[in-house]
Amino acid sequence: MKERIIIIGANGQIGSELAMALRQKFGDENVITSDIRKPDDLKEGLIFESINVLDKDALRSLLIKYEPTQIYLLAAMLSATGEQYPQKAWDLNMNGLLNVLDLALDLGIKKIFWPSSIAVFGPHSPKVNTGQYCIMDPSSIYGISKLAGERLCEYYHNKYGLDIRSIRYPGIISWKTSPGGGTTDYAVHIFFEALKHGKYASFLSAETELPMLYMEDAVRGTIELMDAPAEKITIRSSYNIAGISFTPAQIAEEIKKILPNFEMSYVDDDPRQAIANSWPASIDDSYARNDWGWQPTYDLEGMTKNMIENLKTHV
Ligand code: AKB
Repeated sequence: MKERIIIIGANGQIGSELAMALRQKFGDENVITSDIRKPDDLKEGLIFESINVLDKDALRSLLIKYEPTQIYLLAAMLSATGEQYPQKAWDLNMNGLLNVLDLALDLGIKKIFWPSSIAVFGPHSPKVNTGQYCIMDPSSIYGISKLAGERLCEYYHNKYGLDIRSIRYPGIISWKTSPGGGTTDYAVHIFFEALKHGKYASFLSAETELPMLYMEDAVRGTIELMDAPAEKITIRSSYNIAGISFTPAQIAEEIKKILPNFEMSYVDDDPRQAIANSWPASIDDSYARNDWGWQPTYDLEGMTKNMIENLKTHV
């Protein structure tokens, strides 16, 4: 069957790069990107539609117009911004998902990708090698909305047979598009600042270890999950996946190997520290490995080299 894909929230960090990969795989004419705002640099020949995922009627018209076979719903408010606007975060993250699930059912669109996050874990979850199934008591509104979203996805799969697939993304590191409003954003900003100013003031403390993943791995993993035969997918809430875990002090050391004059400092009392403290340090992703063959390829050294090389040549 010929696939046609709609990405909702395509201008964000993950959406921009997923769109490029999906266009390569399915052709420009079969990938429709959408977001609340038109991107400044939309290339000719690419299909883009402005849409607010909370406007259900407009969303219905969009889905009727393009008749997609797959929807990627990436519109969301992340953890740090969510703490500033908790009601808006809940509204966008929950009602955006509900609108897509309900319309997919109504219009017979079977396959959906929706991202969850390591934010579904909380202070009572195990910190190290956090498992797929464990205590989950998220304390950020973002994490609460993602955990509720996971339950909805599993419910819509069990009750209505929707083929929903999901990954609990850790912090994603990329050089093409910046993240916005997350707790893990420091691990991207540090590279831009290291090259521009030779220094960085981290809003997380030196020893805060968090799970991260290089964008290339994240995009490949997402497409591999979507390509996997349905019978291999045993988890319809969301899969743990792991890449690299490191602290701000460790990534600073790695950057110094390439840029020896780089200076790192730390800012106290940032509200994002409390969110980071409630999240795992590392993730057990054995279900993703066993079910659909997930394998990350970048370690801290490889990712750091690749980031700096690309930023030097392209930015
Ligand atoms: C955030 O920091 O909010 C996100 C995430 C881990 O989901 N990058």
